Amino acid sequence: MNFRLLPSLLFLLVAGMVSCVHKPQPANSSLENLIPMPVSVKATGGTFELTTGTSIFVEGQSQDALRIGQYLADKLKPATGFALNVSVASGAPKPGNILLVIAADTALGEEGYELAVTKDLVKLTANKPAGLFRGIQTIRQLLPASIELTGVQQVPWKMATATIRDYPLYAIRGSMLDVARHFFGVEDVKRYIDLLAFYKMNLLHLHLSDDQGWRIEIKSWPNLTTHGGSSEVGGGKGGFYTQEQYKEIVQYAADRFITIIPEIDMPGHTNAALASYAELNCNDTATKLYTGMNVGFSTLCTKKELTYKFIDDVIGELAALTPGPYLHIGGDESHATKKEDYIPFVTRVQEIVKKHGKLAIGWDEIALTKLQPNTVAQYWADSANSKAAVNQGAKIMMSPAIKAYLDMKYDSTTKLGQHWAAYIEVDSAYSWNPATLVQGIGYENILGIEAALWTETIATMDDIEYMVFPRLPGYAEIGWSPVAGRSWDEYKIRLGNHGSRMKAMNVDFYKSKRVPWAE
Ligand code: TNX
Repeated sequence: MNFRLLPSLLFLLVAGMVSCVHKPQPANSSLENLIPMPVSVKATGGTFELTTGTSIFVEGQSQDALRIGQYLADKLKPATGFALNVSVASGAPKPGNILLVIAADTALGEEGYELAVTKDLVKLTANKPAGLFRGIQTIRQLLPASIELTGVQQVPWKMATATIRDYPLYAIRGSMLDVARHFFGVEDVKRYIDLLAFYKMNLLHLHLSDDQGWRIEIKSWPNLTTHGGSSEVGGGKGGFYTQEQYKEIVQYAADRFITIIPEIDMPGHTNAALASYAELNCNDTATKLYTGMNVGFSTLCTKKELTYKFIDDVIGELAALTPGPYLHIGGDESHATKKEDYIPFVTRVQEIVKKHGKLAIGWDEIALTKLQPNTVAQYWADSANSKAAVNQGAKIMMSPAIKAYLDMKYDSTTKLGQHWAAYIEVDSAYSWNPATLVQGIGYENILGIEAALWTETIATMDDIEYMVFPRLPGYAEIGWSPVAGRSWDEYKIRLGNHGSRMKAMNVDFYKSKRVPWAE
């Protein structure tokens, strides 16, 4: 034994004992497993128990708060079996209850909330209804994972006591679902919306038209759906949303404080329209429906006046169905459109969007044109385009294909998906910062982040879930949580403990070997 080492050995021994004493709570304690990680969590060491005697009270007469309280009651009912009463509070609530309050706290912004859980009361306060709704997702995550099961569970419904203050880093956090390459019905879209809501996301971008199908009823151009909606990749029967169904989706999303951005992709990615109306083609001949996976071969006839009448009608009907500020005009991969035609086309389409009272958003190629003030460019692959957009004063939606394309395979063994941009394992999907990814695009230039699911190879809801989970919770965290202290090594523990929640929600997720899944 080298005695000169003795002091250091003793030090190590003592340090080890001290660190044992200070060991953090067991890793599966729910306070430590919130996704996205809140801005601040102060644990107070006790527990609150939800029982059959719990009621949900709302301070004041806010109809929004009552509706959100009912949403919470409905979420808690299947697994607890409790029919929690929701009503306006009269006086201070008795122990054991949940209280929802809308009160001015401007630091919390549109979507922030403060959640104070004591052994007697769960008090959720927000500046705005959206904040209450986001805070309710935190309440769900503080309860045992079995709260997400659909049958009654005999478990104590305990929550750790704490004070949480929380608000998002970026104004927009969301996902795109391509319902054009494969069509997904209203029920699938609603489930997708519910999953986004659980992670405090606030945007669903629906890619409603492409070469393989047109998915939204346009009353002034009915053949778009009767013919153009009848195909999809692989030759399936396709489908489309009637305007009534689409309104139902928009309302379902709005009830969850999620904005729908509808996309009509143009001038390329338009074969379904070109197959539906001969007159939209420069040679007045309708194309055939397309069920393959190629991109970049179709274009609207940019020189025909009728094309702009068509766009005006489509945008007009879509704007009337869209309460949100943005309409997405696509603009990507227009390889069949000459550059000298593309530029005036996109310029004019932006005018049409403006005329109908909306703001345009388009894939990063639109930065080749003169952008209207408030037009947003969506970065997917080309940093030069995106910087050109920033130089014009535009904001950027961050959807880098190499990090945030949900159709990219996890690794070479993934059966679904593509890999032209990258293999995106769960750690890679999480380990990037939108504000430093592209030189010249900083936090102040970024409107938000959006993870895109293209569906050439994705045909069922199970396929969707497998590609989206468990990457989506990571994007939700990148969009919501503070950057300081963020690390994959810390996050992967939370994600691993979160597996039981996805399982309880019946989400068919990819069990990445890089995540330490808890039993
Ligand atoms: C590129 S990203 C596309 C889509 C494809 C996707 C497949 C973008 C704006 N366009 O048309 O579906 O790749 O990964």
